[in-house]
Amino acid sequence: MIKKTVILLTIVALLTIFSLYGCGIANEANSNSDRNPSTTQSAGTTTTHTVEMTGDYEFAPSSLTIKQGDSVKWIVTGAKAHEVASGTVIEGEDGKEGVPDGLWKTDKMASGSFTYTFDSTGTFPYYCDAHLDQGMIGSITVE
Ligand SMILES: [Cu+2]
Repeated sequence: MIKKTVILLTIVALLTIFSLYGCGIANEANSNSDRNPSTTQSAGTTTTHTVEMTGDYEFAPSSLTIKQGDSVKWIVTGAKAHEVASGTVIEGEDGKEGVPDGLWKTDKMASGSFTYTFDSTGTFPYYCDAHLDQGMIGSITVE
C-alpha cells in the first residue's frame, strides 16, 4: 500500500517536472523570435506618436513620418488654445487661409489631446486655423 503511494507520487512529480520543462522550451522559443524582429514583425503592431501643440504656436515636431496604421496624438502643452485641421494653407487676399480636406478637424482646445489613426499611406498636411499667421502648420507622412 505504501509502495503504491510512493510510485504514484513519483509519477506525479515526474509529470510536473516534464510539464515545467515543456513551458521552459516554449518560453525560450518565444524570446528567440523576439530577438529577430526581421522575421517576426507582425502587421498588427502599431504605434501612437505624439505631437505637441506648444505655447509658441508650433506643432512639435512639425513633420513626422509614421507607418500605415499608426496613430498621431496631438497634445496641448502650452497655455495657448489650438486646433488641428487636416488640409492645406494658401495665400488668400487677407493673408493665409486654411483649406480643410475633411479628414479631421477639432474644435479649439485649451487643453487635452486629439488622436487620429492613419489607415492609408500618403502625405497629410494640417494646420491650426487660429495661428496660420504664426506659421502653425505641420505634416504627417505615412509609409
Ligand atoms: Cu494654434
